[in-house]
Amino acid sequence: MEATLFRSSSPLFLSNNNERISRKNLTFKSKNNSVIRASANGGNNSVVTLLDYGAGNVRSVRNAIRYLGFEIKDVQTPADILNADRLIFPGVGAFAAAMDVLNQKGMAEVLCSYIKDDRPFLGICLGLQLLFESSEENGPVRGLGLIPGVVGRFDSSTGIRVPHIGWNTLQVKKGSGILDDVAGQHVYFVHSYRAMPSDANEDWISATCNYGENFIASIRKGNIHAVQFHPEKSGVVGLAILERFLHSRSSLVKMKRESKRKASKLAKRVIACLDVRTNDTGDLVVTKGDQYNVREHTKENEVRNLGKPVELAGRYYKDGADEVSFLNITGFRDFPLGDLPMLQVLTYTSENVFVPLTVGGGIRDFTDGKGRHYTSLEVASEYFRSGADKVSIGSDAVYAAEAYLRTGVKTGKSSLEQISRVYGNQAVVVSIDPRRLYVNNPEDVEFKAIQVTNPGPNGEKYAWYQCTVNGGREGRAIGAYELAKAVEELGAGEILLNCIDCDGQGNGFDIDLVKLVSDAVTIPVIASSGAGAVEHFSEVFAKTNASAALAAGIFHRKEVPIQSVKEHLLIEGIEARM
Ligand code: 1PR
Repeated sequence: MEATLFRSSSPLFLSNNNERISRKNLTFKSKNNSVIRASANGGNNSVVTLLDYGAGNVRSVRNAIRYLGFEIKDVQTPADILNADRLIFPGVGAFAAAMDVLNQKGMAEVLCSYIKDDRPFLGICLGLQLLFESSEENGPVRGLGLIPGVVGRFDSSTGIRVPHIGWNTLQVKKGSGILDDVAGQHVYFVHSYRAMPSDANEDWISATCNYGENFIASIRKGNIHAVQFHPEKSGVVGLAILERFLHSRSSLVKMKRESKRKASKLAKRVIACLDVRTNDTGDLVVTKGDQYNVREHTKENEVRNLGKPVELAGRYYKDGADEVSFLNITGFRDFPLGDLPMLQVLTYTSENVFVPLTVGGGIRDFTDGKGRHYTSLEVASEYFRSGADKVSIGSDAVYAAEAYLRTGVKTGKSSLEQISRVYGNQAVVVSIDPRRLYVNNPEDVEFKAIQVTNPGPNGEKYAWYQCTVNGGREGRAIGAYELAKAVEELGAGEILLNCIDCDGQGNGFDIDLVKLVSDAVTIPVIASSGAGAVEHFSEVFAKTNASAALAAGIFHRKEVPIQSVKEHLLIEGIEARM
């Protein structure tokens, strides 16, 4: 794609009152009151060499490095690797594609000698996997061969959800260096493949993580470090890890521990969602509907305005949100790449928010007024370049699933398939907007109907969940159950499961629906719509297999702080990241 419509190169960000301020010497208070000072800490030692081979989005890593006050020098030629004082390799995309680029650019060999010479190195995610002998991802594919072992896929037949997405904990070995005080803290993982510990690679392992089995979460030998998780998306804990690597000896980031609690397993995620659209005066605002109606019940009938997107996202990060989602709710009719403010929102947010960001709305093929055609992959790429970690597809996923169920053929051309092929399944969320339709007899409909906890208005005992498109405006001939199964096959890595009936009502999640869908697929499911109290979160996690729960209204209106939700989950014995 030749056109990048918006790219921020300026070290500026929008403050809460939209005033532009310099980022130098900015003090940013995290949720647990630790203070990170982002200052150009100068000297000759403030440059980090980044190996970005152009196969995906490494904007988050760039943002985190810059946030910590360092400058980035990009590797252009193999010689730049050899000249590096410290090298960060944030591997992205698929294993085979990454190895191809490294080999074609003559970088594989140079990278091996840099590492063999024990020069400061930090690999992230695929940047860890590539150090091993080979990977089963679309393979076998040969890796750099520095560490004995084969990278294989998590086995979902054992009951775990794949990809492994979320905040998990490490079993840290002694002398792990940059991870020294990270044991008992949650860090953010998102991957389907992993390297396994063995006698042959034991001396490399600095931490393991348990997800159905113990896999290698980090390696360390001398100055060589690599982590399977994403420090750049792991909040204050992750920034501290990065900073320890960058400073080699001492850490400027002190993680203040207020709680003695030790995390032990994958946490259930609490996600803050911002429905964003342009209001009638042309400002991009966070809005919130009741059953998808976002207009006030006044004479003016204006779009409900609950705040500014960048400001609210920053607040939720500080409050402990495990992820932040932006849904461009009019994306179905407005072309998102024409919507520069939305891309700017992502850019500015990602400079200061170090947890995963998802963006949805309008991801589909599009031809603009001048006849220029954009593929859905180009739209998604622009979102990724602007700072998104995941994209969420609504209407277009419904059309793709319908076509797939009709023909039984995977064309490879749907937005879902194209984006997941390039960026990986874990980067593609499908947002489902179902509406509950009651029936007396499950045989009355061709879609999966279930017995519901609360009967319908005429005493109906059953319901099916009809998928909609265009922000709930049009019902389609496909159920949420059928859609979820189809999009999993087409490459979705996660499902965001809304419910139009419950949206904005504050009466709790639709447990019947969440159970139906989360039992139907092996990818993670995010329960959404209806949260009104902390008990609704524990209920959905206790009664269903949801991996995350999302809320909007109660957070925007400050009715329930995110921390209270987490504290409540812990009291109820449900793992949460604090
Ligand atoms: O179809 O690919 O362009 O994507 C459009 C996206 O915009 C979809 O993800 C769709 O869910 C969303 N959307 C479209 N119209 C609306 C609307 O509200 N009028 N918002 C809308 C959907 C639902 C939730 C909400 C939860 C939690 N919002 O995400 O945040 O229901 O709310 P609550 O905690 O207040 O109950 P495309």
